[in-house]
Amino acid sequence: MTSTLNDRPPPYYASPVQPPSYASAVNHSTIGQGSNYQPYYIPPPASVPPPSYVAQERRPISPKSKLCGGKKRCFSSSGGCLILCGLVAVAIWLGVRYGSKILSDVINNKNSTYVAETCPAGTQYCDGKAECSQGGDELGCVRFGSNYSLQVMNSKDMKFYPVCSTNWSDSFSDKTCKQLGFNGFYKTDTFVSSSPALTVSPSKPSQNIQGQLQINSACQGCVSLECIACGVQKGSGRIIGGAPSTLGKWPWQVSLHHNNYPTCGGTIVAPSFVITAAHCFPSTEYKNAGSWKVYAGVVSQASLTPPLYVSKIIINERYSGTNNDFDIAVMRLKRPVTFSSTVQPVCLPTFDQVFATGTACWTTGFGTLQSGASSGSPNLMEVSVNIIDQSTCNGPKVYNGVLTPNMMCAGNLQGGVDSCQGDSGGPLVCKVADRWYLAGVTSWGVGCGLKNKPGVYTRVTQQLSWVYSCMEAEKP
Ligand code: 4AZ
Repeated sequence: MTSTLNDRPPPYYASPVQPPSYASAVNHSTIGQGSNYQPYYIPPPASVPPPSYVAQERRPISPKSKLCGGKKRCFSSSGGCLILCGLVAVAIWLGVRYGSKILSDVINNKNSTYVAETCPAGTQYCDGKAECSQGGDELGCVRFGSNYSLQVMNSKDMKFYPVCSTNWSDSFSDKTCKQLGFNGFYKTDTFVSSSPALTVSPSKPSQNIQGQLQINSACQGCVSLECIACGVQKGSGRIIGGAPSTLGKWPWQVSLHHNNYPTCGGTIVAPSFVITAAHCFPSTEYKNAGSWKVYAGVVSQASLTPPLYVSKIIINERYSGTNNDFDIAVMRLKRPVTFSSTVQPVCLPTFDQVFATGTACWTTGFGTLQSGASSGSPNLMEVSVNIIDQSTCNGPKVYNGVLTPNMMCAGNLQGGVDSCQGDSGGPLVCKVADRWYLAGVTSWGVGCGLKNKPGVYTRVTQQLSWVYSCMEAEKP
């Protein structure tokens, strides 16, 4: 966290590892900056390449890819890879010969090999029947629109439709929210709508909600559904602008410790799920769920609560370590966290939510107080950052075309307010109608708080289908 608005406490934790020094490896010529521009990443292992700022060709991805990354197998030994490559070849041949393959991104990416899921010929998405080898054809079938309108994909035309309130009951709300990885539902409502909708048919039992719906053009009212009471600050917020925070003010913030060292931030979105950045897991060692502890309800690294443990780390399979595209990951907790006045979930935005340019949002974290500092802040820091227009941020004076649609900028083009190394994975939250929404995940930037180099955040609205798919695939 960087701010020139307030004095910050001096670095507190002695880092067991050297801070990264990536500057020499980075070609800045494409952004026309001098040698004092130094991109930083957290964690600081040698194996994470800095962004090159040169547009890289991305590997092809199937447009229909809906599978959560965690469903993929990962092998790190070359022997395993050889065997696996053979299996993959056979699987691909079988897939091409006998079925459709929803994930065409069979890749050999350094140490990990991802195996594509195969689906029998004629597989229908979101028809209620999981037919693909890992069930990916039934993930990502539910989404929420403005005012929490529930929308489900219709398998016949692959379009999302609202859900008719006729025949709907709390038990369907419960089923839908549990399907998405929540504990149950929080609130159901109806709103007037005459658009075509799907209606539940009690005589159509199915394991999932999409299997129980059929199209109905004569619907009058539709369902709005909230799976969790979210985005409410329970503590007393008293400090404004680049300053230490107070307990309960950002109750969704967690501190992620790798091998007992504060390494990244994260955000609670459900009792069993934390969202963070993919680049927090740069090597096999970091991908081991057992090496992480999650601290919730904490504003000081000197007074930690009992840790939560991680059962699974799911990294977006489209994450690129080259340009940081798709920099998002989900951690599944071993046990659900208990909410309290200091621990609360943030709201996920709706798929169509827009965080307008100029909106004052907030980012929080235990990251460094200055670019290049050797250790993070002992206290949770907060700073207000404005949403920056995408084309300005991707323009010649700022990031000059390296931003993808999955990234968004927040901060100040004059510099001075920013997230920094160690804040990664933490939240960028914006308040809408008395609730806080997760707009971004702290991802990268050139230095911290520099003029024309604002913080870059993973755009959460672009990743909702992936996030819900992960939560559904790994639901408790
Ligand atoms: C990092 O390395 C990092 N100034 C996070 C945020 C920013 C830069 C670097 C934005 O974790």
